[in-house]
Amino acid sequence: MRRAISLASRGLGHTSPNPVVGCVLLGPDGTIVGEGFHTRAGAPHAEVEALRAAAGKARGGTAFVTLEPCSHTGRTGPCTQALIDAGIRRVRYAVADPNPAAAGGGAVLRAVGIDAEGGLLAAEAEAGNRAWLTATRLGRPHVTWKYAATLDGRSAAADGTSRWITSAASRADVHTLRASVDAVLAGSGTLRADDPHLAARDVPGARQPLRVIVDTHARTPAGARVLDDAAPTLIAVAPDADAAHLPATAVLRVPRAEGGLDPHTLLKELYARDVRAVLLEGGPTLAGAFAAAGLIDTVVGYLAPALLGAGPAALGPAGIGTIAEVLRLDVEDVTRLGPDIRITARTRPAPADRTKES
Ligand code: AOF
Ligand code: ZN
Repeated sequence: MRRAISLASRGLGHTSPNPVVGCVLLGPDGTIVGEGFHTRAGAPHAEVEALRAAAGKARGGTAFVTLEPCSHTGRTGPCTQALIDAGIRRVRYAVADPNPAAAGGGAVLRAVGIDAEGGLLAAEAEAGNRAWLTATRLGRPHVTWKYAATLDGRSAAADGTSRWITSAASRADVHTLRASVDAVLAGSGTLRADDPHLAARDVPGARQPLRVIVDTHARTPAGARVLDDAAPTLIAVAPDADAAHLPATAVLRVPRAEGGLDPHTLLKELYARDVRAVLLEGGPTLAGAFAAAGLIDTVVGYLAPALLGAGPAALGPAGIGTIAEVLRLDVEDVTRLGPDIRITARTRPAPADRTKES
């Protein structure tokens, strides 16, 4: 299963709106006879790739799959049937499929007498497929909030200048992060202050993310860099905003909520456009609104060993008024990037009980 999880990770950044999935097949004598992973939506599923590689040698053997085999015909046929037809006797999968259209494959296999069981290395497989699992369970994209700050937590100096707080190594890493998601989000304040481009640069084989600007009053200028054709762009505006100067196809109307646009509706709209992973890039006001709405799943902080003493904090007001309401995170990774430190933390533990079948 560990090998299957590693195979699955090769698809990261390329399979959306589908999950990453890996599969290893053993023959009846316990030796590996086939491997496969899901490369992109519309391509064969991991199980089918592995069965093809095994060329019949898996008959009577075992399949290790990182996700419960699907039992539906979507872009491709049901993997349960492919496993049955190939004469697989035993199936071990890590995580139950939360996609209602495809779920139930474990029961389908057991019904025909195959020894099928979920839960093997579930936490590891869960971590490898975090964005897709979160999105599919919640019906909204997984949100990673990324920020850069000094050691005293500031993302700009008192005069608003911020280029550059972190090193070139950290900034290059951000492009890799962008290339791993389906959409990059920024607020209109950041747009007016920095005129960011928000595309993934210098990442070989990168898929460009959808660029989304949260701009209640439609103040994005027609000449903003995000409106070039390097990647698709949506400008989310209030229902009554005057957006006549913007390309009509780029305008997304989102209802208002306290202090701006409703982030829940915005995320639902993006999910409907096949967005499963979002990178929230700033600024502090937008990030604060998402945090207040409980819509941040992962935090990636780039910390520079530098001090500013004054200037805006990385995170704006997040509806937290007292220490008892503090939003605590679990650190998942700490990495040094040049002179900087990257901290990856999660806002809630994996719902382990939902990774196994009852
Ligand atoms: C994948 N790859 O290896 C497995 C998946 O539209 P389809 O036919 O590609 O089906 C996508 C669904 O199939 C997906 O949401 C998941 O529930 C299930 N399993 N999907 O993309 C795979 N095994
Ligand atoms: Zn399948």
